[in-house]
Amino acid sequence: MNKFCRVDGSELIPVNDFGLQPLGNGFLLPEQTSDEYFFSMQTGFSQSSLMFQLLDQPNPEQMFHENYAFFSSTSLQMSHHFKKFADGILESKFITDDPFIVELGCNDGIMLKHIASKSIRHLGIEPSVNTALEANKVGVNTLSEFFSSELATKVQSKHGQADVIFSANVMCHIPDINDIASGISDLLKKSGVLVFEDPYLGDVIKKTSYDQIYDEHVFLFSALSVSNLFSRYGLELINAEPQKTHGGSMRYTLAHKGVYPIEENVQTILQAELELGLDKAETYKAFDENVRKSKNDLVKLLSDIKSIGKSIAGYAATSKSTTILNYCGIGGDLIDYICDTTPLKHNTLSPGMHIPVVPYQDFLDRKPDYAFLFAWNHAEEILAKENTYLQGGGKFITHVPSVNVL
Ligand code: DWN
Repeated sequence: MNKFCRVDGSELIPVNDFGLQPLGNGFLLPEQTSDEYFFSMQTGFSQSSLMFQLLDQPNPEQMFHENYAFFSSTSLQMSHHFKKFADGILESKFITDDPFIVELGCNDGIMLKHIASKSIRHLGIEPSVNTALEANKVGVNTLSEFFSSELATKVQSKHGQADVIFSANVMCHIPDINDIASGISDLLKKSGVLVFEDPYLGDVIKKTSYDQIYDEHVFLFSALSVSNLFSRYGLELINAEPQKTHGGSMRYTLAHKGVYPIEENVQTILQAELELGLDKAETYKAFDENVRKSKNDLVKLLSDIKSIGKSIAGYAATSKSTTILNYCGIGGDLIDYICDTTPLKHNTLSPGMHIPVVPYQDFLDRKPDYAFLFAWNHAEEILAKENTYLQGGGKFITHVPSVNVL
């Protein structure tokens, strides 16, 4: 277990207790169930660093390896999102004559391939070997390692400092965040920017989307906690832009202190966070109560549907589904199977509750009465493509922002 993730060494006020949880992406074969790994998943809030985070996390090597089950390019919407980002950053004032762009956790190259295709100097740092290989195949220079301040020094001596350091849905996964922030600060040119986006704590609190909490997500950031954390390493928050992705994310732009003006919306967002109470322990207590209610509502709805003989499938074997299933104790008695588009997950069992994961084609063939939308963050994309299912009387269930049949 990882004990290195206290930003300022302060004590954390306990918030949620999700009980024993397996790895979010620990899809497994029937013969592997007897020695499945579980850890006690709890969250806490630091009154001084304003960080909301896991109390403990499995070791990174247990989660990110040669069989990592998540490939970013499975979502069309996300592919468009990152193409737009790549185009935008290349046209921005942060780009110099011969820029060097680094991405921390480039996964299958969903963003960097657009930089690589323009022959711009770049480097993707991706610890999961299988996704790094996919990135390589689409022309991205990758280094399959965990980023650290030590690696930052090596990268700098080989390639020089970076104009842009980017990361999406990665920073919140890294436990030793102090070392990372220090490495980024060293690797970044004086005129450079760090741009990263992650699921946003404000959205999680407002929507009770507690399934954003799982082993990999050690932190759920706010502008308050990000600003606080990086200022320890000479970086200041110069922009914060809400994103629709992953059910509500925030894109943070940081630069060396005093180099760029601070955009107005930084103050607006910080103020909104104070109004939402992201700096107060009571907010997190209320969140925990909402989480418990969501659990009870969901179990009741699924049980009621099952009791009248209807079938329920899970739609998308997301990492988030692991938290819902294990926390709510939902197994094969309530959800018959989970369909997913990722070949690596097919014919496996879901982590902990061991519900069969089947190819997406099964969903089309079996036409379940109800489908629980584990990928609720991709609802727009999924509802559009499942028009035939809906027209045929199929119904989607969601738990965000409240338990509901859509
Ligand atoms: O931070 C993380 C986010 C960005 O991605 C990672 N820690 C892991 C992963 O989380 P997730 O698994 O909850 O991500 P998604 O994007 O909500 O779900 C991806 C899964 O959903 C894949 O297995 C593919 C599947 N899927 C599907 O079966 N049909 C996805 C879509 C859009 C679909 O139409």
